[in-house]
Amino acid sequence: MTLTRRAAAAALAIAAMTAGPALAQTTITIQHPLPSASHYGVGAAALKESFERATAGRYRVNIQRNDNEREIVESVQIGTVECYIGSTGPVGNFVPGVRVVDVPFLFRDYAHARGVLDSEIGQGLLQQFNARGLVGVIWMENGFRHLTNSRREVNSPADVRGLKVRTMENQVHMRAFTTLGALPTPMAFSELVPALQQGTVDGQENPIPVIVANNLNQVQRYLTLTSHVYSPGLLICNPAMMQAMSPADRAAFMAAARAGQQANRDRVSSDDASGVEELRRRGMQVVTQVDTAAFQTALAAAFTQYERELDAATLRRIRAWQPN
Ligand code: EAX
Repeated sequence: MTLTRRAAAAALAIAAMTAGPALAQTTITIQHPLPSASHYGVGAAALKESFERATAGRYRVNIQRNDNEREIVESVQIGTVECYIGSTGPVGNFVPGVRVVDVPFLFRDYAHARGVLDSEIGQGLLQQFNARGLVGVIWMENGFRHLTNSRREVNSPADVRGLKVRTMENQVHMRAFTTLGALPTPMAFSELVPALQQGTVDGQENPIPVIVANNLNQVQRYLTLTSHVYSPGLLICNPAMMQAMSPADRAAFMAAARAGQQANRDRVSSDDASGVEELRRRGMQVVTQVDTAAFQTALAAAFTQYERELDAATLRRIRAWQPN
Protein backbone atom coordinates (compact mmCIF):
# COMPACT_ATOMS: atom_id res chain seq x y z
CA MET A 1 0.00 0.00 0.00
CA THR A 2 1.49 3.37 -1.00
CA LEU A 3 2.20 6.01 1.69
CA THR A 4 -0.67 8.14 0.43
CA ARG A 5 -3.22 5.31 0.68
CA ARG A 6 -1.94 4.35 4.19
CA ALA A 7 -2.26 7.95 5.34
CA ALA A 8 -5.80 8.16 3.94
CA ALA A 9 -6.79 4.90 5.66
CA ALA A 10 -5.37 6.17 8.98
CA ALA A 11 -7.22 9.48 8.64
CA LEU A 12 -10.53 7.62 8.01
CA ALA A 13 -9.93 5.37 11.05
CA ILE A 14 -9.30 8.37 13.31
CA ALA A 15 -12.39 10.16 11.97
CA ALA A 16 -14.57 7.10 12.63
CA MET A 17 -13.28 6.79 16.23
CA THR A 18 -13.76 10.47 17.07
CA ALA A 19 -17.16 11.01 15.44
CA GLY A 20 -19.99 11.46 17.95
CA PRO A 21 -22.48 8.63 18.45
CA ALA A 22 -24.75 8.21 15.42
CA LEU A 23 -28.01 10.10 16.02
CA ALA A 24 -30.16 7.45 17.70
CA GLN A 25 -33.74 7.55 16.34
CA THR A 26 -36.69 5.82 18.02
CA THR A 27 -39.73 4.90 15.92
CA ILE A 28 -43.22 4.96 17.44
CA THR A 29 -45.99 3.24 15.47
CA ILE A 30 -49.55 4.53 15.86
CA GLN A 31 -52.33 2.43 14.33
CA HIS A 32 -55.92 3.59 13.73
CA PRO A 33 -58.84 2.08 11.74
CA LEU A 34 -59.77 4.84 9.28
CA PRO A 35 -58.46 6.53 6.10
CA SER A 36 -55.56 8.97 6.56
CA ALA A 37 -57.90 11.90 5.69
CA SER A 38 -60.29 10.92 8.50
CA HIS A 39 -60.73 12.53 11.93
CA TYR A 40 -58.33 9.94 13.40
CA GLY A 41 -55.85 10.34 10.55
CA VAL A 42 -55.60 14.11 10.92
CA GLY A 43 -55.22 13.70 14.68
CA ALA A 44 -52.38 11.23 14.23
CA ALA A 45 -50.71 13.50 11.65
CA ALA A 46 -50.86 16.50 13.99
CA LEU A 47 -49.32 14.44 16.81
CA LYS A 48 -46.58 13.20 14.47
CA GLU A 49 -45.66 16.69 13.26
CA SER A 50 -45.55 18.13 16.77
CA PHE A 51 -43.54 15.31 18.37
CA GLU A 52 -40.98 14.93 15.57
CA ARG A 53 -40.40 18.69 15.58
CA ALA A 54 -40.13 18.88 19.39
CA THR A 55 -37.57 16.04 19.55
CA ALA A 56 -35.57 17.30 16.53
CA GLY A 57 -36.08 13.95 14.81
CA ARG A 58 -34.90 11.77 17.71
CA TYR A 59 -38.37 10.25 17.48
CA ARG A 60 -40.12 9.25 14.26
CA VAL A 61 -43.87 8.57 14.30
CA ASN A 62 -45.04 5.88 11.88
CA ILE A 63 -48.81 6.01 11.20
CA GLN A 64 -50.55 2.86 9.96
CA ARG A 65 -54.17 1.91 9.23
CA ASN A 66 -55.61 -1.24 10.83
CA ASP A 67 -59.41 -1.50 10.76
CA ASN A 68 -59.61 -3.99 13.63
CA GLU A 69 -59.61 -1.88 16.80
CA ARG A 70 -59.58 -4.79 19.26
CA GLU A 71 -56.54 -6.23 17.46
CA ILE A 72 -54.67 -2.91 17.75
CA VAL A 73 -55.36 -2.61 21.49
CA GLU A 74 -54.09 -6.19 21.96
CA SER A 75 -50.92 -5.28 20.03
CA VAL A 76 -50.38 -2.17 22.17
CA GLN A 77 -50.86 -4.27 25.32
CA ILE A 78 -48.13 -6.75 24.24
CA GLY A 79 -45.91 -4.01 22.82
CA THR A 80 -45.78 -4.94 19.12
CA VAL A 81 -47.49 -1.60 18.36
CA GLU A 82 -46.77 1.48 20.47
CA CYS A 83 -50.05 3.41 20.25
CA TYR A 84 -53.74 3.17 19.29
CA ILE A 85 -56.06 5.88 18.13
CA GLY A 86 -59.63 4.68 17.89
CA SER A 87 -63.01 4.49 19.58
CA THR A 88 -63.84 3.12 23.02
CA GLY A 89 -65.80 0.41 21.14
CA PRO A 90 -63.84 -2.70 22.18
CA VAL A 91 -61.84 -0.97 24.96
CA GLY A 92 -64.33 -1.87 27.70
CA ASN A 93 -63.22 -5.48 27.20
CA PHE A 94 -59.72 -4.44 28.33
CA VAL A 95 -60.59 -1.70 30.85
CA PRO A 96 -64.11 -2.47 32.15
CA GLY A 97 -64.53 0.90 33.88
CA VAL A 98 -64.47 2.67 30.50
CA ARG A 99 -67.86 1.15 29.58
CA VAL A 100 -69.54 3.91 31.57
CA VAL A 101 -68.92 6.43 28.75
CA ASP A 102 -70.62 4.18 26.18
CA VAL A 103 -74.09 4.55 27.74
CA PRO A 104 -76.70 5.85 25.26
CA PHE A 105 -77.94 9.43 25.63
CA LEU A 106 -75.42 10.04 28.45
CA PHE A 107 -73.77 13.10 26.90
CA ARG A 108 -75.99 16.08 26.02
CA ASP A 109 -73.80 17.46 23.21
CA TYR A 110 -70.16 17.81 22.14
CA ALA A 111 -69.39 20.53 24.67
CA HIS A 112 -70.68 18.30 27.48
CA ALA A 113 -68.73 15.27 26.24
CA ARG A 114 -65.45 17.12 25.70
CA GLY A 115 -65.80 18.99 28.99
CA VAL A 116 -66.43 15.84 31.02
CA LEU A 117 -63.64 13.84 29.37
CA ASP A 118 -61.11 16.64 29.86
CA SER A 119 -62.22 17.10 33.49
CA GLU A 120 -61.14 15.10 36.54
CA ILE A 121 -63.93 12.64 35.67
CA GLY A 122 -62.35 11.73 32.33
CA GLN A 123 -58.83 11.87 33.72
CA GLY A 124 -59.88 9.47 36.48
CA LEU A 125 -61.10 7.01 33.86
CA LEU A 126 -57.76 7.26 32.02
CA GLN A 127 -55.98 6.31 35.27
CA GLN A 128 -57.79 2.95 35.18
CA PHE A 129 -55.74 1.91 32.13
CA ASN A 130 -52.53 1.64 34.16
CA ALA A 131 -53.69 -1.46 36.05
CA ARG A 132 -54.49 -3.14 32.71
CA GLY A 133 -51.04 -2.86 31.08
CA LEU A 134 -52.00 0.19 29.02
CA VAL A 135 -51.59 3.97 29.23
CA GLY A 136 -54.71 6.02 28.51
CA VAL A 137 -52.87 9.10 27.26
CA ILE A 138 -55.69 11.40 26.18
CA TRP A 139 -59.33 11.34 25.10
CA MET A 140 -59.89 11.78 21.39
CA GLU A 141 -63.23 11.77 19.57
CA ASN A 142 -65.25 9.63 17.20
CA GLY A 143 -68.54 11.52 17.43
CA PHE A 144 -72.26 11.03 18.04
CA ARG A 145 -73.44 7.80 16.47
CA HIS A 146 -76.43 7.54 14.09
CA LEU A 147 -78.31 4.59 12.66
CA THR A 148 -78.17 3.54 9.01
CA ASN A 149 -79.86 0.57 7.32
CA SER A 150 -80.79 -0.77 3.92
CA ARG A 151 -84.33 -1.99 4.66
CA ARG A 152 -86.54 0.92 5.69
CA GLU A 153 -86.78 4.47 6.91
CA VAL A 154 -86.46 4.57 10.70
CA ASN A 155 -88.63 7.27 12.33
CA SER A 156 -89.35 5.70 15.73
CA PRO A 157 -88.05 2.99 18.07
CA ALA A 158 -90.68 0.61 16.66
CA ASP A 159 -89.00 0.88 13.24
CA VAL A 160 -85.78 -0.55 14.75
CA ARG A 161 -87.53 -3.75 15.86
CA GLY A 162 -86.31 -6.78 13.92
CA LEU A 163 -83.39 -5.03 12.20
CA LYS A 164 -80.08 -6.95 12.21
CA VAL A 165 -77.74 -4.17 13.33
CA ARG A 166 -73.95 -4.47 13.36
CA THR A 167 -72.56 -3.09 16.58
CA MET A 168 -69.04 -2.75 17.85
CA GLU A 169 -67.85 -5.48 20.21
CA ASN A 170 -69.38 -3.44 22.99
CA GLN A 171 -71.75 -4.97 25.55
CA VAL A 172 -73.29 -1.60 26.46
CA HIS A 173 -74.29 -0.86 22.86
CA MET A 174 -75.47 -4.45 22.26
CA ARG A 175 -77.78 -4.28 25.27
CA ALA A 176 -79.33 -1.07 23.95
CA PHE A 177 -80.17 -2.57 20.56
CA THR A 178 -81.50 -5.76 22.15
CA THR A 179 -83.76 -3.61 24.35
CA LEU A 180 -85.07 -1.86 21.21
CA GLY A 181 -85.95 -5.26 19.72
CA ALA A 182 -83.16 -5.24 17.15
CA LEU A 183 -80.74 -8.10 16.60
CA PRO A 184 -77.28 -6.71 17.48
CA THR A 185 -74.42 -8.41 15.63
CA PRO A 186 -71.00 -7.46 17.06
CA MET A 187 -68.05 -7.41 14.69
CA ALA A 188 -64.83 -5.52 14.02
CA PHE A 189 -65.02 -2.55 11.67
CA SER A 190 -62.96 -4.55 9.16
CA GLU A 191 -65.92 -6.94 8.66
CA LEU A 192 -68.62 -4.25 8.39
CA VAL A 193 -68.74 -3.42 4.68
CA PRO A 194 -68.68 -7.08 3.50
CA ALA A 195 -71.45 -7.86 6.01
CA LEU A 196 -73.57 -4.99 4.66
CA GLN A 197 -72.84 -5.97 1.05
CA GLN A 198 -73.79 -9.60 1.66
CA GLY A 199 -76.88 -8.69 3.70
CA THR A 200 -75.54 -10.49 6.77
CA VAL A 201 -76.72 -7.39 8.62
CA ASP A 202 -79.33 -4.79 7.62
CA GLY A 203 -77.73 -1.81 9.27
CA GLN A 204 -75.04 -0.33 11.42
CA GLU A 205 -74.45 2.75 13.55
CA ASN A 206 -71.56 5.17 13.36
CA PRO A 207 -70.76 8.89 13.55
CA ILE A 208 -71.13 10.99 10.40
CA PRO A 209 -67.34 11.29 9.95
CA VAL A 210 -67.02 7.48 9.80
CA ILE A 211 -69.99 7.08 7.43
CA VAL A 212 -68.60 9.75 5.09
CA ALA A 213 -64.94 8.67 5.24
CA ASN A 214 -65.83 5.04 4.39
CA ASN A 215 -68.55 5.80 1.80
CA LEU A 216 -71.07 3.69 3.71
CA ASN A 217 -73.71 5.39 1.55
CA GLN A 218 -72.71 2.85 -1.12
CA VAL A 219 -74.09 0.01 1.02
CA GLN A 220 -76.71 1.79 3.12
CA ARG A 221 -79.79 3.67 1.88
CA TYR A 222 -81.40 5.12 5.02
CA LEU A 223 -79.82 7.36 7.67
CA THR A 224 -81.62 8.45 10.84
CA LEU A 225 -79.90 11.08 12.98
CA THR A 226 -80.55 9.27 16.24
CA SER A 227 -77.43 10.61 18.08
CA HIS A 228 -78.16 7.63 20.30
CA VAL A 229 -74.69 7.51 21.85
CA TYR A 230 -71.57 9.65 21.95
CA SER A 231 -68.55 7.63 20.83
CA PRO A 232 -65.35 8.82 22.55
CA GLY A 233 -61.98 8.26 20.95
CA LEU A 234 -58.75 7.43 22.76
CA LEU A 235 -55.01 7.62 22.34
CA ILE A 236 -53.72 4.52 24.16
CA CYS A 237 -50.00 3.70 24.36
CA ASN A 238 -47.75 0.94 25.63
CA PRO A 239 -46.37 1.60 29.15
CA ALA A 240 -42.79 0.63 28.23
CA MET A 241 -42.75 3.24 25.48
CA MET A 242 -43.81 5.98 27.88
CA GLN A 243 -41.38 4.85 30.60
CA ALA A 244 -38.45 4.86 28.14
CA MET A 245 -38.97 8.56 27.43
CA SER A 246 -37.08 11.25 29.32
CA PRO A 247 -39.30 13.62 31.33
CA ALA A 248 -38.73 16.29 28.66
CA ASP A 249 -39.69 13.94 25.81
CA ARG A 250 -42.74 12.74 27.75
CA ALA A 251 -43.84 16.35 28.18
CA ALA A 252 -43.30 16.89 24.44
CA PHE A 253 -45.36 13.75 23.72
CA MET A 254 -48.23 15.02 25.89
CA ALA A 255 -48.12 18.38 24.09
CA ALA A 256 -48.21 16.51 20.77
CA ALA A 257 -51.15 14.41 22.02
CA ARG A 258 -53.05 17.63 22.81
CA ALA A 259 -52.30 18.91 19.31
CA GLY A 260 -53.64 15.63 17.94
CA GLN A 261 -56.77 15.86 20.09
CA GLN A 262 -57.49 19.38 18.85
CA ALA A 263 -57.04 18.46 15.18
CA ASN A 264 -59.20 15.36 15.66
CA ARG A 265 -62.03 17.25 17.39
CA ASP A 266 -61.91 20.09 14.85
CA ARG A 267 -62.28 17.54 12.08
CA VAL A 268 -65.27 15.86 13.76
CA SER A 269 -66.94 19.26 14.14
CA SER A 270 -66.43 20.10 10.46
CA ASP A 271 -67.45 16.63 9.24
CA ASP A 272 -70.59 16.75 11.42
CA ALA A 273 -71.46 20.16 9.96
CA SER A 274 -71.06 19.16 6.31
CA GLY A 275 -71.43 15.39 6.31
CA VAL A 276 -75.23 15.04 6.31
CA GLU A 277 -75.63 17.20 3.19
CA GLU A 278 -72.78 15.25 1.56
CA LEU A 279 -74.52 11.95 2.32
CA ARG A 280 -77.80 13.31 0.91
CA ARG A 281 -75.89 14.36 -2.21
CA ARG A 282 -74.54 10.82 -2.45
CA GLY A 283 -78.13 9.51 -2.43
CA MET A 284 -78.96 8.59 1.18
CA GLN A 285 -82.47 9.22 2.49
CA VAL A 286 -82.00 11.13 5.77
CA VAL A 287 -84.43 11.40 8.69
CA THR A 288 -83.40 14.47 10.67
CA GLN A 289 -86.36 14.96 13.04
CA VAL A 290 -86.05 12.19 15.62
CA ASP A 291 -88.19 11.80 18.75
CA THR A 292 -85.26 11.38 21.15
CA ALA A 293 -87.59 11.08 24.17
CA ALA A 294 -89.29 8.09 22.53
CA PHE A 295 -85.93 6.34 22.10
CA GLN A 296 -84.94 7.15 25.70
CA THR A 297 -88.27 5.77 26.96
CA ALA A 298 -87.83 2.63 24.86
CA LEU A 299 -84.40 2.13 26.48
CA ALA A 300 -85.69 2.38 30.09
CA ALA A 301 -84.96 -1.30 30.86
CA ALA A 302 -81.41 -0.96 29.56
CA PHE A 303 -80.82 2.16 31.69
CA THR A 304 -81.94 0.22 34.78
CA GLN A 305 -79.41 -2.48 34.01
CA TYR A 306 -76.62 0.08 33.35
CA GLU A 307 -77.24 1.67 36.77
CA ARG A 308 -76.87 -1.77 38.35
CA GLU A 309 -73.88 -3.03 36.38
CA LEU A 310 -71.80 0.12 35.76
CA ASP A 311 -70.42 2.80 38.08
CA ALA A 312 -73.68 4.58 38.93
CA ALA A 313 -71.85 7.34 40.84
CA THR A 314 -69.79 8.23 37.78
CA LEU A 315 -72.91 8.18 35.61
CA ARG A 316 -74.51 10.67 38.01
CA ARG A 317 -71.38 12.89 38.01
CA ILE A 318 -71.29 12.89 34.21
CA ARG A 319 -74.97 13.81 33.90
CA ALA A 320 -74.57 16.57 36.53
CA TRP A 321 -71.38 18.05 35.04
CA GLN A 322 -71.66 21.66 33.95
CA PRO A 323 -68.98 23.93 32.49
CA ASN A 324 -67.65 26.26 35.15
O1 EAX B 1 -63.60 4.05 15.49
O2 EAX B 1 -66.04 0.17 14.64
C1 EAX B 1 -66.68 1.25 14.64
O3 EAX B 1 -67.88 1.32 14.35
C2 EAX B 1 -65.93 2.52 15.02
O4 EAX B 1 -66.81 3.59 15.15
C3 EAX B 1 -64.92 2.83 13.92
O5 EAX B 1 -64.01 1.77 13.92
C4 EAX B 1 -64.18 4.14 14.22
